[in-house]
Amino acid sequence: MANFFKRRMSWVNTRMGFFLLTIGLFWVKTYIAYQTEFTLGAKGSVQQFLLLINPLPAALLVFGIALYFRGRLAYWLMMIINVLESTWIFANVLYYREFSDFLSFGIMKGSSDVGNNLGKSLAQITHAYDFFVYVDIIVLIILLVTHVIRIDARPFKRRYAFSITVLSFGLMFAEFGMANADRSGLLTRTFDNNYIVKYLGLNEYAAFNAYQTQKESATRASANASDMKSVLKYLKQNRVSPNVSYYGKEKGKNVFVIHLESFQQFLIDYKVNGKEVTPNLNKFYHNQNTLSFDNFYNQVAQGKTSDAEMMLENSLFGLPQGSAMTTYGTQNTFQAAPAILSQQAGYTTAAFHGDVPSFWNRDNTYKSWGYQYFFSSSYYTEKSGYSVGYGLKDKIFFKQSAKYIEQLPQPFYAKLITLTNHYPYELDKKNTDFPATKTGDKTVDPYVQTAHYLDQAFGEFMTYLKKAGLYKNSMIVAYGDHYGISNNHRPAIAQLLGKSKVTNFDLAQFQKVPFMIHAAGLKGGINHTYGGEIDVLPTLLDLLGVKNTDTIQFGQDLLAKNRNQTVAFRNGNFISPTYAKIGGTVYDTRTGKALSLTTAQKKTVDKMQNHVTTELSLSDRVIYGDLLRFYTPKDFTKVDKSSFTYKYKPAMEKLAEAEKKEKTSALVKNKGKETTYKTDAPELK
Ligand code: GP9
Ligand code: MN
Repeated sequence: MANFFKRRMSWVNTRMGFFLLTIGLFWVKTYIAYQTEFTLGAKGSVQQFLLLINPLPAALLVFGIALYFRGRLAYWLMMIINVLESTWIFANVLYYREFSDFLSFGIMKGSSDVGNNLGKSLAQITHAYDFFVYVDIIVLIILLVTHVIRIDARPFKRRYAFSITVLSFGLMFAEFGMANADRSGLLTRTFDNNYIVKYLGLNEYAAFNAYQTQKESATRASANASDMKSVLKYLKQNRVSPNVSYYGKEKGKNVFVIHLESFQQFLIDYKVNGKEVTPNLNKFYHNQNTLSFDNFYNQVAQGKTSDAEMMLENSLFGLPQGSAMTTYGTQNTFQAAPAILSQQAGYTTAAFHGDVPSFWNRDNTYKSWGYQYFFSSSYYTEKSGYSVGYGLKDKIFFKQSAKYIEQLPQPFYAKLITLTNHYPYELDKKNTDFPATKTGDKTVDPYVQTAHYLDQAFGEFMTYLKKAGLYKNSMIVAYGDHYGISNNHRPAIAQLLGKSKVTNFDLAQFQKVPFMIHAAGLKGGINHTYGGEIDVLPTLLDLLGVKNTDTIQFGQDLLAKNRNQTVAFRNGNFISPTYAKIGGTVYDTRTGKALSLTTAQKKTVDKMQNHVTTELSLSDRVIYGDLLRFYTPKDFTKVDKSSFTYKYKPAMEKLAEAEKKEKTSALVKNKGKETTYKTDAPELK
């Protein structure tokens, strides 16, 4: 028997045999870690397949380095590589347990080391079984030392080593091709570290993260305090004084920012078969205490939702490529709405979202922005049928958010990010009680159905706010983050708009999203000023009477009288009440007709273009160079990220403590009685 075993196992006594054994074991343990320690959310056969095979190509490449070396050295190199690789898994397992995210080099080399950032001590979060990642190494060493496996000292042909390297690259390309076919823009748009690990693997993630960190630190290193001067000079010239009839009118009220996913302005008052798609939002839009803007544009690029969030809460533009939140959110200094409001006006600040916290790097970015609480997937009860697409269905999301909202000491700033009205607009039958449009475009037609669902969820939430006593003392802001129907659907868009065909100008107008501010006693109405997401922060701060004369903001208060109404799109195009420049063409905004310009007109348009180019590039310089680290407004203290934790238990303890101390939460005001939340969500019946 022993002999039989020896014969069968003799292949491990060759260099190649030992190499394959090492890799095989490493592959298995990585996959076990994927399945047991991380929530990567692999759905469908392509993603499952990629998850299964993705440890292999990188392992062949990295472990394969040892094959270029002679004799014993090759064996020990394989062991050393194995220790390093396993430690990378080990460290990520621990980090993930605390943060639901993967380690990044930026965090590791950041001023506060990883240990300091952990809510609990390392010893507390380490389990004995975590050391399992080293078991194969120990076993291999024992087998080598006891000569059960013999070292093959024969020279190994370079050619073979090289073939392994070539093979590993080949496999990596194939893997990347498959991944990108399943999720386009995986590395250019950089949504979520979980995605990169799920599709490409832990090693590829490390390489990509190292590249990103390097790029980011290079631009950071080349920037200096004097770069801030040109920004300040520009902002000084562009600052407008607030409108006195609105300034400070909503002082001290709670703020709700309701992020209506992929919601476009055309949906307001839109009807299908004579039925309003969004009756609740329409009512809200036309309410006499709602300020509604009908020339408000989304200004996002690849970062989509994250770009909208960046603009709304920082008045800084998203980047021309990728997402500023993922690339710069962790390391950069920000002076964002939550930090300003909590420091200057004593607000409790909280974000709510029914997706995993790592998406768009929210878990790190929100700390940089000063969010005290971030209620994400782990705070919500999840049962089968509760989620669709990225996460919780809106009705369930709003309902479950209510119990946390009630506990927030007032005044609070609460941002709720909805999800269900997201491409590909899928929703189960029992939630669909609205007719689809009939353009024949499968992507476009269900859009009104999920928008209708979002509207119902919004309506239920408003009813709840009234019941809980929060409607009257809150300023409720609702906005659409970006288009839901992309420009690739021209014929369908034409049908929706009742036109025979759409021009580029029409498509630019199609980028309008709703922006509404409601508050009891607020002088409402439809405001026709031209503006966009970049203008939200100064508008809200002025309404709340929070000083923002020395903050770095590229937008202007939408209610200010002498504001610049040229709205920049992220690609350098723009629209204003007079001219719109789309591609190389200038249009008359009032008629939508393409113009051939007179000299005088050209001068005006050039001036507008210059304004747009300047503001975009200066905003980019602030983010690329992390310029806010060189400038702190008066009455503002730099945000200390390590003072926040979004882990369920410690965060809830902190909230309970704050509530006890301040006694201002809705729950306390309602004598500890939870307000019943009414929803017709079929899942909750
Ligand atoms: C995911 C959600 C969607 O958490 O915010 O982001 P988007 O795809 O719209 O940018
Ligand atoms: Mn979005």
